[in-house]
Amino acid sequence: HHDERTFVMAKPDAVQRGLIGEIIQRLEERGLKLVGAKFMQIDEELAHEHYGEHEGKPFFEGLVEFITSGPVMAMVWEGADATRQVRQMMGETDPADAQPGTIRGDLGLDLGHNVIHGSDHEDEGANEREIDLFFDDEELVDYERADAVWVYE
Ligand code: YYY
Ligand code: MG
Repeated sequence: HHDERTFVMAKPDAVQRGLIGEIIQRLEERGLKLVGAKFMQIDEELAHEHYGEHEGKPFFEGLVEFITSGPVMAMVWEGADATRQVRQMMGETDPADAQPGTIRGDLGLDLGHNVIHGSDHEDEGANEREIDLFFDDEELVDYERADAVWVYE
């Protein structure tokens, strides 16, 4: 059960601020395995699909505008309890509430520009849904990390 996959994205603010490497490094060093990555621009349609649960909320239009405003780094990471672990590493949605040591708590200040997206672990199947939305099966790679025997007991 080390093979749970979760969808992660460095948002446009992270790309513009040169934080792609920092985000990848944190996930990589934790022991999570990168199995897919795509540097891309999200269009209006994909933004509406990805954030469909928030349609109608007061921040929705601003959120779509932001997420389509520049390139993002879309990724799939794999590991034990990956979805929940990534959410813990991200910290609270509002960086102002996120603990130091978390990605948002260390790298962000403002709710609208909170650096990273990760699938919601409380939303059953959100990880698979989002992976399918951004990646074709053949874009995800099967391999073993050489240190897996040291990361997992
Ligand atoms: O999953 P997560 O990104 O932590 O938060 P969501 O509640 O799913 O909201 C998605 C996205 O919308 C959030 O990362 C920032 C933005 N947002 C906002 O701008 N204002 C809000 N009041 C709530 C969320
Ligand atoms: Mg969410």
